[in-house]
This record gives sequence, structure tokens and C-alpha cells, in this order.
Amino acid sequence: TATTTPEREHIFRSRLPDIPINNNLPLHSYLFQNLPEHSHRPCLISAGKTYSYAETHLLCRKTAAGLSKLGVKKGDVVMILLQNCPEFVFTFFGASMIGAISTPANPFYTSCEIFKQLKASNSKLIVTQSQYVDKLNSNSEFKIGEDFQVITTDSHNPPENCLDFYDLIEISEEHDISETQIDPEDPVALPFSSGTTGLPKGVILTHKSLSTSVAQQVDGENPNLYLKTDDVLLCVLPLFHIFSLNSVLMVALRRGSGILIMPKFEITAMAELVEKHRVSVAMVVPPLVLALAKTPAVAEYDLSSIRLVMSGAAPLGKELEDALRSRIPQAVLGQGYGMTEAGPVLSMCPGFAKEPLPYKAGSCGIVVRNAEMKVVDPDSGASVGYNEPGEIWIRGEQIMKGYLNNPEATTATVDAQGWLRTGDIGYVDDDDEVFIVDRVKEIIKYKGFQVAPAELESLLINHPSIADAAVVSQKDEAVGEIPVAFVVRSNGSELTEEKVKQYIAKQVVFYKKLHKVFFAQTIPKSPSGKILRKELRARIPSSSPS
Ligand code: 4UV
Repeated sequence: TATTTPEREHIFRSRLPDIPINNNLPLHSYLFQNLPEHSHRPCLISAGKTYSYAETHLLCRKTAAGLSKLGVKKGDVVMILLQNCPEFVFTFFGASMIGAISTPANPFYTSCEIFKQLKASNSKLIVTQSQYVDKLNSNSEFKIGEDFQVITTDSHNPPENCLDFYDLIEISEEHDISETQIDPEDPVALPFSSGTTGLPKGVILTHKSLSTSVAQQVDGENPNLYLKTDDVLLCVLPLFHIFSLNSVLMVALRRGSGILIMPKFEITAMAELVEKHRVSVAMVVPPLVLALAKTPAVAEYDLSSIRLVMSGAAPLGKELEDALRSRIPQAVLGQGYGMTEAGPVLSMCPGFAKEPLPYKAGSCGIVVRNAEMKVVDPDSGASVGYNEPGEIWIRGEQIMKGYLNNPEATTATVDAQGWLRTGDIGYVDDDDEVFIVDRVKEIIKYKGFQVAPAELESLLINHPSIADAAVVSQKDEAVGEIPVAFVVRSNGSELTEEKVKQYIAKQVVFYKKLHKVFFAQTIPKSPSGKILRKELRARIPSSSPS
């Protein structure tokens, strides 16, 4: 931990001035605060159906009433297990309105992954689509209708023991919403993240943290991310991940922009929708930039409506950035840097501002306003100045309140002065631009999705023929990084690479699958028992196929 005296601290701030931030309202009230100004404008545009702001707000209130009829109360946790769809939005804000908390989960998760999050979050209700209900029926410990309730959004004939979303909200009147007093420090969202180490943990984001984060992006005279009511934002990144939830959905709601909801990514369908709905703002991840820039068929569509592209969640290579620039030359192309625990946005391209500032290729922009950033030398613990690399730390009202039921992990991540350590190595250049150069945390990012090595290691060690195991990342051109394992077989075991891969594949979502298994005699560890991951990464043959 840093022991430097305050006068020696180097603190970086936004080049944009601080602004007054109204973060004492419940999140939904803050986001819908300007509703009267744009109540008839399109809010959610989805599969041929458009909901105006007024309709969206009404459906959120009806969902609030429906949830409350079902017995959901302040502080209860609702799991949202949905692809992007309007009901995701209704459920999230319906829950918020009654003081409940949403824990978003990937609908492609295996049953085992879903139940881990269900248990850890102590959630008693899942909102999902009927196609995922089979996975919810396969747990011997938890029974639908007894241990938890399931609401399906897509059928008037819901599967056995499930309730229909629209039945529920149609019998509910908005005035049925129970009066709930919401404190700005109350949790509203509980996404899961493994942070700098260990297993996925519930990240407590409060009404205050999320409204602060949104304000840092889109509020003020000269917002860092300037959105207009006639903008249409592309919502193709999954809403269960904080990037899309905050920096697509919430920022758009605050500004009254339209949100084009796509349930899944398919490049030509996306290009067609961009053309049809004149999408003007696109939040993307590097693999999507690759698809946009390199898919020949994309050239057949008119993408001239796009004026802003923000890439985030993983590093964007310069070559890729240039390739996209030549395809959509009219757009401002820049990055946002976020981390679930950071609320999530740490820095954003100043070229997105109403009065844009210049920025460089490869930079993650400038630190968000009303926040402080420092770069800490991992060896000395001292904060360093311009152009010197170190671990990026962030402080401000937007960061998480802590990890759910895990004070140890919380204090290891947020210090007593309120600084959150990111596990990212970067520097701030002379123009206050943030550059990320490395990652010292365990996390592996496959297309921007989190893979926690500790999760795969615990599954591997459960195998009767495996004595020890470690999972590390390998660089991959198309998806960023892939998980690979080092495995120590138990005495005499003839376990094969294929068997290990299959064993993991059965238990995890696609992006956590092992791409390669190396057998080893031992796993190198520090005296305190920490896996020496760098050493293992160096052992991966660079020519190995991915
Ligand atoms: O916790 P997480 O999965 O969170 C994210 C959130 C990303 C963003 C990006 C822009 C936004 O506006 C926003 O709201 C959210 O990815 O993973 C956090 C880690 O991902 C890496 C870095 O290692 C983080 O600690 N990462 C995120 N953005 C970038 C990045 C980036 N632009 N460049 C390099 N690495």
C-alpha cells in the first residue's frame, strides 16, 4: 500500500472542468429526469417495435408494480438472464423503482454458472426467456416455484411453474407501486466481476455511483460524451455487461436519445440496421471493430449516419483503428476505458465532447471529470508523474461500494482513502491522455468478456486425475486473449488434452473454454503460494495454434 505523504501525490484530473452533479436522486429518477422534454421521442427501437420515452417509462412503472405484487421488496435481488430486449430495460428500472437490485447474467451461461451467481447474489427471482428455462430446471437443490420464481418474457404460455411477464404487468397498475424510500447509497445493480484476483464477485453499484458515472459522461455545458435527442445509439453489446448497461443504455436515457436494441451480434444484420435506422453512435468492442472494418459485405451498406464510435473493454490496436477509420471516415473514433468496479468509466476520448479536444490514436482518453486518477509504482507504492507507467488507481463517487459479502476482497481493492486499484498498467502523457500498456491482474479478456482463471482452476482441481492446475492468457489476433491451462496430472493418470478440454467445456460458457492444455510436472508458485503466471505465459510456444 502507498505510504507516500499527500504532498508527494501526483493526481491527474480531467481537462474538462468539474460540474455540479445531481447524484442524490434514485437512479431511475435521475435518468428519466428530463422525460417531459422528450416523452414522445423514440426510446427503445427493437425488432420492428418502437417504444417512446413515455411508453418506456410507463412499462418500467408497470413492471415495478408487477414485481412488487409478486412480493419483491426493497433490497431484494432480481436476476436478469436476458439477451438485449426491451424487457431487460423494464425489469432493470422496474426493480430500481421499488428499491430492488438487478444482477445481470449472461443467458448463455451454463446451468452451473447461473446457479453460482443466483446463490451468491441470494436472488429469488429470475427474469428470462423460455428457451433458457431448461437450464433452470436441472438443479437438484433449487426448484422453480419453490426456491425461486421464474418470469419469462416471450410467451403467453410460459413453461411449467413459470409466470408470464406481460400477464404480470398487465394486471398491475402503476399506482400499485409500493412507496419506497430510496437512499442514494442503496445498491441498484449487482454485476459480477473477478476484479484483480480470484473468483467472480458481486460488485455493489449504488444509485449514487451509477448516476455519478452517467453524469461524468453526459452532463454539463460541455459533456465529455455529447449525445443529442436525435441520436440513435447502437445497443448490440450485451446489456448484462456494465459497458452496455451504463455507456449505452443509461447515457442514452439521460439524454433522450434513441436506443436500437439488437439481441445478438451478426455483422450484416447489424450493418443493415445501422443503415435502416440511421444509427449515429456506436459503442463497440475490438472484435466488432474488426468485423466492421474487415467484412467485405459491410461495404454494401450505407454507414454514413455514424458520427461517433467508442471502443472499449479491451485494447484496440492501431492498425484496426486505422482500418475502421478508412471505412467510416466521417466518424470520430475513440476509446473509453472502464472496469465494472470503477462504476465503470475511468476515462473517455475527449474527441466525443461537445467542444471536442484533440486526442491521439491508441489513447483511452482523459480521466472522467469529478474524479481523481493516479498512477502507482508497483514497487515503491508511490504515485508517479507524467509519462511514467504504473498501476492505474481511481477515486470518485462513481466507484463501487464494495464486493457483496466479501470485505476482504473489498479492502484489497479499495483502500481507506477511497482509491480503487485497477490491476491495469498505464501512463498519462503530457496531454493528460491515458494509455494502457499491460495488465497485472489475473483476468483474461476474450472479446472483452471476463474469464477468471481462478474459476477454471477450481474446476480443474476438482477433476480426480488432476493434482494441480493454472490458467493463463495467450494473445490471440481475433479475440484478444484466450484461456490456456497448465495441468499437473495425478500419479499414473493418462488424462489427455482433449479430455481436459471437454471436461471444462461442459461446465462453462463458450468464451471460458480452454484452447490449449499443457501438461507440467509442477505449477510454479511464489513462497506465499501465488501462481507465477508470467513464468507460465513465457512457456507457451509462440507458434502454438489458437
Ligand atoms: O470489468 P470489465 O469487464 O469492464 C469493462 C468495461 C469497459 C467499459 C468501457 C467503456 C465504457 O464507457 C464503459 O462504460 C465500460 O470492460 O473489465 C475491466 C478491464 O477491461 C480492460 C482493463 O483491463 C479493465 O481493467 N479494459 C477496459 N477498457 C479497456 C481495457 C480499453 N479501452 N483498453 C484496454 N483495456
